[in-house]
Amino acid sequence: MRLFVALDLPWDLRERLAALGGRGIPGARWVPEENLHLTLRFIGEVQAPQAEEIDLALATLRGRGFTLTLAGLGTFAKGGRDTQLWVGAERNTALEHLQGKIETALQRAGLPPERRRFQPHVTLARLDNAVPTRLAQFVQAHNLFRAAPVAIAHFTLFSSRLGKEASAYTAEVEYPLG
Ligand code: 2AM
Repeated sequence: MRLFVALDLPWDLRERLAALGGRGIPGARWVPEENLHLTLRFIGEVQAPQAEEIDLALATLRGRGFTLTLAGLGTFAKGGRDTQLWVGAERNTALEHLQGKIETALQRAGLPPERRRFQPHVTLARLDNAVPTRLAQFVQAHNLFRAAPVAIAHFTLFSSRLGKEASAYTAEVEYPLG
């Protein structure tokens, strides 16, 4: 199964994020509201015994709840082309701390270390040949976006099935934060 660890977001926050999208950038594939999340660690394809190890490691992790504020827009690019539009998070040491604990737990469960720097974001759209001027206009127009702070009281192990239009995510296990 293909796994990742993420924060699922409260419904009203997802609605607010989804309301940003829809129009305005030709070539953008907006992430459906039910799929919006903040990835803490991508795991990828694992076999059932390792999935059990992962669950065990995450279940024994002791993390604290915190407040998360999503704010600001940005893009990721690959090969000189923008590939993703995202909303960021305000600097949050509790979030970074939790992410670090998850990384440690997953390495203990036998996964190789994640080499990429943690850049908290919620992907809003994947971009297939988005018109650069329209994308830039959109980012500029919404740059001051700031959502109401939300309380985070758990994190989630998701499985994902790749689909043609959008992936289908299933929350496999929720781990409470104290
Ligand atoms: P993204 O939103 O920046 O694309 C499920 O695919 C989640 O895992 C997505 O939120 C995705 O982040 C993240 N992810 C991180 N690395 C990935 C990879 N190599 N392949 C697919 N998804 C990845």
